[in-house]
Amino acid sequence: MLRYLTAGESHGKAQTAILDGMPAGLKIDSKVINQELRRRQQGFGRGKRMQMEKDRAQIISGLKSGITLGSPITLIIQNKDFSIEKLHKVICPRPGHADLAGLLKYGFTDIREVLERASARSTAATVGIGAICKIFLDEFKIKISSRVLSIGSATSAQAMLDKISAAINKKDTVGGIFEVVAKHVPVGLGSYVHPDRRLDGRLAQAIMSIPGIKAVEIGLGFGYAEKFGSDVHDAIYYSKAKGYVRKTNNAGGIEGGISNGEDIVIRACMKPISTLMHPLESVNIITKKSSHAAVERSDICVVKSAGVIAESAAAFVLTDAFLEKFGGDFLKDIKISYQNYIKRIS
Ligand code: EPS
Repeated sequence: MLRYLTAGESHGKAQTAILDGMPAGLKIDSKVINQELRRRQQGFGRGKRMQMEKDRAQIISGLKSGITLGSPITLIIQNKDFSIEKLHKVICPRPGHADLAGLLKYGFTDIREVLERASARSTAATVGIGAICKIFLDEFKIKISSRVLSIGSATSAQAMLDKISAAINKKDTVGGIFEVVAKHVPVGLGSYVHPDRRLDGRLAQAIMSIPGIKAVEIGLGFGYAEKFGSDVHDAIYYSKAKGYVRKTNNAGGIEGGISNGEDIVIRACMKPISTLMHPLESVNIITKKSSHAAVERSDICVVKSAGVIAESAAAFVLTDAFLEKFGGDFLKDIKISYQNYIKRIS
């Protein structure tokens, strides 16, 4: 139903995205998009680039007087640091980055040709798309938020800040775990009928595709492995006032690939950024001699930003699944279809 493409190099002219399939009749407040772009840029541990860039979205198609037309929406975020033609060659691949595999795959002789697109700078476009999806979901009171659960081994706010300070002081990097929660998602998004329609699979794919993410779990996730079935499945109760209810949500809001009406809870692990100021051993791709990996301007910790990006990834998947269920080219039609469904199941 919904699809999007992004384009843009980290130090190219701009980040661009085209979103196709958003229904007509939705009011888009560009302030909401810009707020989300701002949230992506924040967090203790971001690098110097974030002080240079003031990401703002310019929408050049798909809207008239701020209302969606049902035609593709094109969004542009200008890069203030537009310097791609002047940047130096990179010849020592960074372990953990796309550098070496990308170089071999595409036949380049300069790692810069890889890193310009592999950079997480492209996630600005993802967040722009996610912001439009959040505006759509808000029409149905669906809200998505995120929070950082840990940085390195630290789990309290002060300890997490201290861990980032320690990484800054020793010129290292640090990762962590964040959680995304979607509230007020109706029962029935996604399906068990085919693997590519399962909502959990679609969410995991979208979040796993964010640069630096190495693991995704839904609900109790890996915790299921340690327990008996009788300890983990969310018993079902019924009350006249509330209908079917659960007292626990280990399933993280998804059973059989379908949303079950509980909060959707997703956690993901982000690895430490792979550009290190004290670089690891690597190989010079010209001389093939041992050398240290390239040092590029980068961030120290981006777990908070990754949470914001994952909110966007989840917003896109949930909007897509919502449009599949309730269909339509026009927001008012979708609202009628949604209300009829809610009436039937209640
Ligand atoms: C990023 C912009 C980049 C990096 C970071 C994310 O800016 P630059 O490379 O010009 O300093 O700060 O990129 C990476 C983490 C990466 O892996 O390349 C951004 O806008 O988020």
